[in-house]
Amino acid sequence: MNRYTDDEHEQFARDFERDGLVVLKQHFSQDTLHKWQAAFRPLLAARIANQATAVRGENRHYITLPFMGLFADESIFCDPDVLAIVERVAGEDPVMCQLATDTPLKGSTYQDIHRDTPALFDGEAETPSFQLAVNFPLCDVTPENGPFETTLGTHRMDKDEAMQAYERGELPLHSIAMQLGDVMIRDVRALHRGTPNNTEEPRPMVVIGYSRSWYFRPEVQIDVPRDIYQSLSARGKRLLRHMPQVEDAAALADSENYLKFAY
Ligand SMILES: O=C(O)CCC(=O)C(=O)O
Repeated sequence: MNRYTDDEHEQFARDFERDGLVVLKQHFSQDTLHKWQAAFRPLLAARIANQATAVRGENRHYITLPFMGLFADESIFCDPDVLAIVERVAGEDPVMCQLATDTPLKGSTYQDIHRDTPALFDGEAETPSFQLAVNFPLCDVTPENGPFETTLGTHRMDKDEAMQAYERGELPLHSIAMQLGDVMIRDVRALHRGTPNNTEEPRPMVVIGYSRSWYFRPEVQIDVPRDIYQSLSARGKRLLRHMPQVEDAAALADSENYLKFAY
C-alpha cells in the first residue's frame, strides 16, 4: 500500500530532479531488515573467506545477493512508493537489473569521487535519468561507520565540468546519515564516494538497480531461479523480465562478476 499521495510522489520527483537523490525516512520495515542483516552476516563472512567479492577499495566489498529466500522480497523490490518515484524520474515500466550490497569494514578508506555509469550520449550530459540506485542500509549509518558522501545536482552535469567545479570547491559533499528503515533513491551519475568505516561492525548498504525500460547494463544481472520467478506477482515478473532465469537456487553464483563500477 502507498504511504505517500500522488502529490507527494510528484514533490519527491521534483526534489530528485534538483538534487539527484531523495531519502524516504523510515520506509522499510525494520523487522524485515533485521532479518536481512542476520542473513547477510554469514554470507559476507563466507564471501570474504573465499575472496568472492568485488573489492571496491581497501576493506570494502561489493557482493551480489542471491535472489532467493528473504532476499527475493517483493515488499522491498516492488515497493509502490519507491516504484512511483522511480517511474516519475526514469519513465514507466522500468527494469530491475541489480540486487547487491556495498560493505565497508574497519580499515576502509575514502574512495575517489566517481559516478557509477557513463553519460548516455558522449557530450550530452543533460539527459533525463536512465539508471537509478535504491539504497538502504542494514544498520544505522553514522559519521563513524562510513556514510555515503555525495554532491547534489551533478547528475545532470557534464562529468568533467562537475569534477572541475568540485575541485574548485564549488560543490560541497553531503554526508548521508541514515537509520535502519530509511531508503535513498539516487541517480548514479551524481559524483559521490564511500568513506571509511572506523567501527568494528560492517556497514552493509543494499543497492537495487532500476533502469529505464529500454536500458541494458551488461555489467550487472540478477540470476532468478525459475520457480521463484513463477511465484512472483505480475509486477515482480515484469520488473525482472530481462534477467536470466536459472533452473534452481543451487545454480546461483557464489562469486562476483561485477567489476567495472567507476566512471
Ligand atoms: O558504500 C558506499 O557508501 C558507496 C560505495 C560506492 O560508491 C562504490 O563502491 O562505488
